[in-house]
Amino acid sequence: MAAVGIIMGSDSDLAIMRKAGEVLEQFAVPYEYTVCSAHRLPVRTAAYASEAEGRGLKVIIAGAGGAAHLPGVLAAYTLLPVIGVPIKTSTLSGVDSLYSMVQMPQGIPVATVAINGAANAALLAVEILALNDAGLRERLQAYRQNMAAEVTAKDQRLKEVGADIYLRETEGK
Ligand code: RP5
Repeated sequence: MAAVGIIMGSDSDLAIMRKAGEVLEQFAVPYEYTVCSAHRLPVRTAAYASEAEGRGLKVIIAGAGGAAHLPGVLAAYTLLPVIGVPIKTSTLSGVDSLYSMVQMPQGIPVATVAINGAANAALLAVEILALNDAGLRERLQAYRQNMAAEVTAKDQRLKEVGADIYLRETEGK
């Protein structure tokens, strides 16, 4: 049963939202994808959110671009935490999406991540789920430790070989 619902306003959002799925797979968190537009399919959007908790979802990650009202509408219909991913747009570079999500009026929050920040949305979902899952908490701890070890290794290598060789070594990575 999916614990996280990844929903997006259009299939054109999938290339970005896929990153959330990849992170959840890394943590062995079951999830599902849904395409459902708040303005093109308003009734279905409301039903998705109203039924989400009953279907076993614990967190919703919602990506949308432009006048990105999908996460806000979903949040209005459910008590589950909703994490919004503002999708970068060609006209306003995603600032429109970001403002639409982050400026939710008081009462119905949407936890908004960076423009195209689907991976961080998934990590936030993992943190929420880890509150009640010791195994997941351990995997999260290990993920953080690996990240720290990678930075330490890079710093050591930079000190060993100097900037010019380091840049040559990492070119294209
Ligand atoms: C939003 O409009 C979607 O979330 C998408 O980011 C944007 C463009 O949608 P399409 O015209 O590509 O379907 O509703």
